[in-house]
Amino acid sequence: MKKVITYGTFDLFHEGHYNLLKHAKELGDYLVVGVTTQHFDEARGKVNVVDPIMTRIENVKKTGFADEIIVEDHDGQKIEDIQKYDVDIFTVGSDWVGHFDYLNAFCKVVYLPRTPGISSTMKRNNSNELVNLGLVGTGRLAPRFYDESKFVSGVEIVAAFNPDTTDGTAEKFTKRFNVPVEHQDYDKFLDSVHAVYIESPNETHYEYAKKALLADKHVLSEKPLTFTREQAEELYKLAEEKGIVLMEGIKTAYCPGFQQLINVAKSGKIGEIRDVTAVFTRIASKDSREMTDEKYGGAFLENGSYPLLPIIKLMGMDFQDIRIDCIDGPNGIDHYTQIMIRYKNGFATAKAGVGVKSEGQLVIAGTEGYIIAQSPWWLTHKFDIRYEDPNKIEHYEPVFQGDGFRYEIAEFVRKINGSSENGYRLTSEESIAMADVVEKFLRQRGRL
Ligand code: C2G
Repeated sequence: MKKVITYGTFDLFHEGHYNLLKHAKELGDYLVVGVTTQHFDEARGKVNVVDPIMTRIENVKKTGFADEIIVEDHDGQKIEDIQKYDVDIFTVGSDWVGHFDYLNAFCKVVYLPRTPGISSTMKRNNSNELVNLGLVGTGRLAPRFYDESKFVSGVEIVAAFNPDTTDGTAEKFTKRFNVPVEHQDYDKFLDSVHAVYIESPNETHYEYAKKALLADKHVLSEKPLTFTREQAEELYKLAEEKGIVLMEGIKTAYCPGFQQLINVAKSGKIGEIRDVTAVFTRIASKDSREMTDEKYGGAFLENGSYPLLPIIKLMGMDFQDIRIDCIDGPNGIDHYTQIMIRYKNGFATAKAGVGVKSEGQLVIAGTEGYIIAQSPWWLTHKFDIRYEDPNKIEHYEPVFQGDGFRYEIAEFVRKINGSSENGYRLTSEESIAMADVVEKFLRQRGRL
């Protein structure tokens, strides 16, 4: 008798799960299905699981394909189970290709084709339905976004759009993820999704976002959402009128550690906040868009949102004075940009670089002490509070998994499902304030 084993969360049970179990069963005579516990999902960084384990087990059972259902609750259990149940084949969907090759030492490993484009109901009728997401752009961020989306329950990437057929990214994306890419008709692409993630070039975010909102699709857009305050206000107003979600994808804002850092800073532990200094630099390759696009490349548009975020969240939007200085590369693109903001009771500095490398840190100075978060503070793996007494240091190490995208995607899904309506992680007012600084920068540089 040939024994097969497979594992999964099987949350919001759908046709992809059904097909996987059906094909798994067809690989042998006896199928063991491991259903993950909530605790194990938390440990492996899967977020937003909705159904309780009993419901998920029940749904697997109902398919009739499982001869035995077990519970997966810890790392390393797969090897144990394979030996314990004398398993011949381990199988899982093709989204995990390569990931479980180590099990070849114990049994045969088969990656079954993942079911693409799950779209049982195109109109979402209740909050527990799968969100079908489309990617606008198939560039550098798209594969990372796809990989991280696997760790967010309740969302499936079903389509992508990229009018550029020459850069080869669309082809690669389809080949790797089996997701179709539409090249011409944006409206047709919009028809196939509930929501979009926009990661196209900076100057196209506004238009793509607006069209999607007008078509009643929820929007998560890469930063900068728009180039002017007016455009940002227009988009948020449109989303509000239509009762749909618009979110700016400043990843840091959604990381759990950053939330904690902001809350600790606001709790009074360091007294009154008087200064925020944040630096984010990443040397970009010479032929990258940020180093070659004379109109919309450069340090500020690429990386400025990160250091501006803690400033706006902690010091507010009521600037008394703002000064922007740049050091330019030979083609006039800003390689290093400093933004200095004067508030009534404090000041703040943000620095962003694509052609200068510096220590990436965030320091929040208060009347009683200060918070320091080292690079990569924008993912906020850890931070310290320090005081006048050098022996007194409070250390924080919040949870963080993956590359941070999953928390942004999870918040987007929660908002779509109506369970995070006030959006305190990044409010529309904060996002509009960011657009305001972007506009000031572009006007000063004569690019608007
Ligand atoms: N699946 C699929 N097609 C989809 C979605 C999911 O074939 N459109 C497959 C997955 O590849 C997996 C199974 O269905 O084999 C269960 O998916 P999830 O519930 O998302 O579980 P997952 O996080 O993939 O867990 O230890 C757990 C395993 O690592 C897999």
